[in-house]
Amino acid sequence: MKTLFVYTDINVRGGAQSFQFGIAMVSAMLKRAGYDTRLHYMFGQYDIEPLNAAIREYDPDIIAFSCVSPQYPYVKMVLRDMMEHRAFTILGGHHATLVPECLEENPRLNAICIGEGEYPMLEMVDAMAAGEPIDAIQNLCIRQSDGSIKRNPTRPFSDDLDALPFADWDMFDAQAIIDSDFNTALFMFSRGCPYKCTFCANHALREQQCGTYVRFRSVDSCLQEIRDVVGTYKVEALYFNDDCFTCRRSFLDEFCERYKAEFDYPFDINARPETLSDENCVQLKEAGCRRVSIGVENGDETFRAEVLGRKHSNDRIVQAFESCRKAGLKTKSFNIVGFPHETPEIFQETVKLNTRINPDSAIIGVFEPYPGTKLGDVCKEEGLINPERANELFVGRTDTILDMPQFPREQILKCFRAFAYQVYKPHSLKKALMLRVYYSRYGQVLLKIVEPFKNLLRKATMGV
Ligand code: B12
Ligand code: SF4
Repeated sequence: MKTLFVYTDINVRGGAQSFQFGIAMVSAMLKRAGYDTRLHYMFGQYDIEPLNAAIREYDPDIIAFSCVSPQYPYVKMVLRDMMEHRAFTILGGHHATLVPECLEENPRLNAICIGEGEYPMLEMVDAMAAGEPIDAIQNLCIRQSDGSIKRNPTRPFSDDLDALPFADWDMFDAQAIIDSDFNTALFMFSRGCPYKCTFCANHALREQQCGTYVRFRSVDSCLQEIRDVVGTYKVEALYFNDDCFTCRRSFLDEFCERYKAEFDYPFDINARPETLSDENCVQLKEAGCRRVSIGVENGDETFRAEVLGRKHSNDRIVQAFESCRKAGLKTKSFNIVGFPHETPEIFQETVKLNTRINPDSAIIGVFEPYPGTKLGDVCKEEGLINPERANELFVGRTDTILDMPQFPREQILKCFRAFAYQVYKPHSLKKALMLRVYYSRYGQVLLKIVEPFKNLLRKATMGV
């Protein structure tokens, strides 16, 4: 059985190629069982012809798509435009999991997978190879021969992540991806997040299956994957992209201790403010950690708690950044503008808090209402989504699809473009001006022009 995976990564700002763990995990599972898989990576501009050529050449039994909601419009286009073929088609990933109705709206799709896909996909391919029926496989919603859709129940979350194979790095041009991401290799050592922020997919994903949602791999397994990757590719740094790397104390203690005994590669992580202390920041620094990315999201305590579901004080956030700074760790803050019910005044609190923190880099994105999330639902129920802009392809985190009288689009965009300048002006005019250009209307074009100097620019604006 041959599976052709399709990863759409179209019109994503910044232009770097990326790895996709969902596909890489499902593919690894199939390869371990002896099945053949390939990847068709649709990167940059939408173009159906290379996919058609891949279908003609590989003649797959299964075409397997995976996408997040902002990429779903492209998957729809692919399903509409691709050539006639004999393959069974299936879509998995965040969008299929949170918006299963997508099966109904795409007649050329045969099935979708809800939630974690390694075992459902393997069972499906095994059944197909044996000529057995696939219509009772848990997690799958399947279009029946009479056109009706059968939705099967989901199984519990995989409770033993170590039982899964390592991600299939080989199917990607992993070296090109590492090179284009500042020579950094991306890893995921855990699944799930203990928090339930209303704008993020996590609270919705945890509802889709039963069992334990937050799971970590053993440190043995993490270190072995690092060994494999750094032994195969030219790598200068590592990014452990787990939602919250510092959430589990026992994992952190053992990982830091054993990592520093074996590796010298600097690494970056993501962390929640309330999981950072003077003590674990020193521990991270000693292990080789270079930078910690922390979600600030919004600077107004009441708004952050009530609308975003993030119940910690500004002082606690400041303290987390201070702990990093004292330990010698670089910091990055993640922020969002244009939430439902936000006002320009509330947003100014985000600017103020970031100015107070003075992180090495302050990143901002425009709020995107992901369907199936609490805030996505609020936008839908309150009629805040502009239907025309919602149909534009991949607005991304640089524009809003909301129409809110108290915070009009033009004002959201103004706040977005001026944010980094406002944050850094009191600290460094040079840095503030460079970031003003980066976030301007011309930022994307300029990024392409300065591509050869991107390492120098990153150092100047972000400190690493
Ligand atoms: C790592 C990561 C990235 C990486 C890697 C990209 C990628 N697509 O994996 C980078 C940094 C490149 C990235 C980019 C983006 N990301 Co991102 N990312 C994540 C993150 C932190 C982890 C995802 C992950 O790897 N999980 C581990 C893997 C193993 O799990 P998984 O992806 O869910 O896959 C499992 C199942 O979904 C299923 N499955 C997946 N695909 C398939 C296919 C088939 C056929 C089957 C059967 C099953 C199946 O089986 C898999 C294994 O169990 C999540 C947050 C999160 N915790 O989910 C956000 C997240 C996925 N990202 C998100 C977004 C929006 C983006 C961007 C659009 C951001 C932007 N505006 O530029 C881009 C899109 C890039 C793209 N073309 O897909 C959103 C998606 C929201 C949504 N509801 O759709 C998330 C959920 C964060 C959030 N804010 O909530 N991202
Ligand atoms: S802490 Fe981060 S990853 Fe976890 S639910 Fe909140 S936004 Fe999502």
